[in-house]
Amino acid sequence: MADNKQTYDANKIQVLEGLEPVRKRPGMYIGSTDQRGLHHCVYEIVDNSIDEAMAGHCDHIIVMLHDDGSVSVEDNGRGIPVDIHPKTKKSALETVLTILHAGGKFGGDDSGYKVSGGLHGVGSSVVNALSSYMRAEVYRDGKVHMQEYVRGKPKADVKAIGKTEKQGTKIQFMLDSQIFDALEMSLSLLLAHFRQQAYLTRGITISVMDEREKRPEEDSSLPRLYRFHFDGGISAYVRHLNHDKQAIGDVIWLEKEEKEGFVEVAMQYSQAFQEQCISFANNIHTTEGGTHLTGFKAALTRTINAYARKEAILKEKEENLTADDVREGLSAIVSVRLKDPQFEGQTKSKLGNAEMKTAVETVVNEKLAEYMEEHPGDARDIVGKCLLAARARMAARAARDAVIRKGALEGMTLPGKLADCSSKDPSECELFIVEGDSAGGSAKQGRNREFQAILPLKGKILNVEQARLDKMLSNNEVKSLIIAMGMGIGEVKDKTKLRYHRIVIMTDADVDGAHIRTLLLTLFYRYFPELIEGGQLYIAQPPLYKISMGKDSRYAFTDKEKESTLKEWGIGQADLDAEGENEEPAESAESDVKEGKPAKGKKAKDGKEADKPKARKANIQRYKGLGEMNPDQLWETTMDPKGRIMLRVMLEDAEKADAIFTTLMGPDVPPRKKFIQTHAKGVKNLDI
Ligand code: 0RA
Repeated sequence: MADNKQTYDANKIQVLEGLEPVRKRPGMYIGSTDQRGLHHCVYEIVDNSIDEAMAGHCDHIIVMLHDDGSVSVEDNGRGIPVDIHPKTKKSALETVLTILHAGGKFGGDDSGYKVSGGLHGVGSSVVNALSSYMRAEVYRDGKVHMQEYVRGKPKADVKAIGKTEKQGTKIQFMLDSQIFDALEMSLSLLLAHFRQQAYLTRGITISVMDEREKRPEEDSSLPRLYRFHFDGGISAYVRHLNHDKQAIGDVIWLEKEEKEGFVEVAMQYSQAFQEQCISFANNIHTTEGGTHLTGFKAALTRTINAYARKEAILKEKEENLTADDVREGLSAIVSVRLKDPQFEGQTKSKLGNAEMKTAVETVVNEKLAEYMEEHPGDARDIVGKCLLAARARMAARAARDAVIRKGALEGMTLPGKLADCSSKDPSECELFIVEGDSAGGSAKQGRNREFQAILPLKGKILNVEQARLDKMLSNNEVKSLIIAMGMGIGEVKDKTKLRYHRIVIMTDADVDGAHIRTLLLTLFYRYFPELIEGGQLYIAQPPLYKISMGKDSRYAFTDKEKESTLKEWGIGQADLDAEGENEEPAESAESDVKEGKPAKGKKAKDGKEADKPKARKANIQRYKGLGEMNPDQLWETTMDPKGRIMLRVMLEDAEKADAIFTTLMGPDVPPRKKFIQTHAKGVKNLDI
């Protein structure tokens, strides 16, 4: 790089910064080069079109996943300008796409709060740098202007390549396999994001088309065309969150421009128990919350207590409702826009601007009080719901005190069925939570006892029917788990006492297994979210099949893998009618197999059928449960850090499990009544 030792002019330095540093240290710009970073790049490009929409110049964005692995994003905005930029002496288009941090500078409109992008506030130039190929088309002044890039470098100047009636910008890019761990896009992740963005930008349409011929397993059952358009904006979002719940009152919607920024809130109560408050700053999902959310919660508690007092629903001698009471069963979206957002926290997804607490608090105090005055019926129902939560809280506290008094968690003796590991260094220790005793047996024998501990849980006992979550805590299986983990729970929780830095849920690949997994995920989500946030909770991935032929044997973790192995080995479907059930060998379809009938009932065990070399037989063993695997197999496929695949649980997964759990529990009042009744012993003044 030529360094001309220019005068120290911040503008020039910024403008002249090329893209080399981006390829050198991609993590600095997009957070990571894994799946998250990959998707982040797509969001980054779409964000620019959303900015154009928010400035009022565009209402449709089309995202396409192409068969060659590239992605294109087209909008019907004004089109990125193509005239020569005075400072760079290059077209504005080239400047925006090849110069670092040019986004804000050349952003065009100064009216609003620029959504300068996700996690790290980078722009399209960063994505260009990380793309093996990019092509920009601008439809402007009746012409199609085009420029192509290779790893961020223009192939040629911008040129007009044709005429058009259209207006807008289309950016197509192929992310670089030299940079990213894998290039496979997840349609479901993209859809979830664009749905969210469409809610946040009322009236915009985001179309998503998946033109990939071969789609990743997880996507292959999803349709290929989507259209997200919500005239209701974040109110529609709240309605969506509550669609399967029994709503209490209408969606309440508030918005106001304050000097610190713009505040918009939509909220609605339901008969559900869990709260779902999702917050955004400049359209970025602040998963760790922040000042805006704090302000919202403070105002909510204050306003509802004030109303309940004024209307004498809350008696003089009664305690105030707590912040938790007033959020039970609440779904809310808090969205703010501000000039200079500061993101903090572990994943840079916590809003830090102190002034936004005041802004949101002021707006919600004023507008929510107003709303409650104008809708006394809804207001009373809401306060009633909060009161019920308060009473349940008191009942639950009494129940928990009773449990603790009995010394359930106090003694802290490790549960008898825990097969602990010998290492006492938590940072290298793993706890496998295994479903059922037989699987537990295999796991105990197969593990590396140095650093792997096994805790078998009886599935039946975790039956959802009786498992109101609060009640689960007094369940012996769950108690064992909490004691084994060693960090306590609730007010006495202390993460530094965690005995294993990796917790692995290992359940069968069947309905019951999924059920138990949902329960455990919900338990962790509600009571140990710090473990999920810290990336310490995992789901083991045992294989579904063992396929053997002659001396070869192979494990398949998905149906797709099974099919491809069979294909590779030349085994046809017709020969596999016994598949799925059993240990019956299926005959190979190849014509060199003419040796009579296959020997029925012979098990494929670790290539031992090699002593019958003449007939090439294929055998598919379907593992219905972990208990069917012998200890060696379980170690080799699922537990050995060298060869295993484990899914790290993300907050979104656990959130989803929580939602499923809530659905299973049903939206009705009876479960709550039952809960209060069973826990209310010894609680005075309980009137339901
Ligand atoms: C700056 C100025 C103008 C448009 C844009 C940026 C623009 C950027 C992107 C990125 C994706 N889509 C976009 N659409 C527009 C317009 C200036 C003018 O025409 O006056």
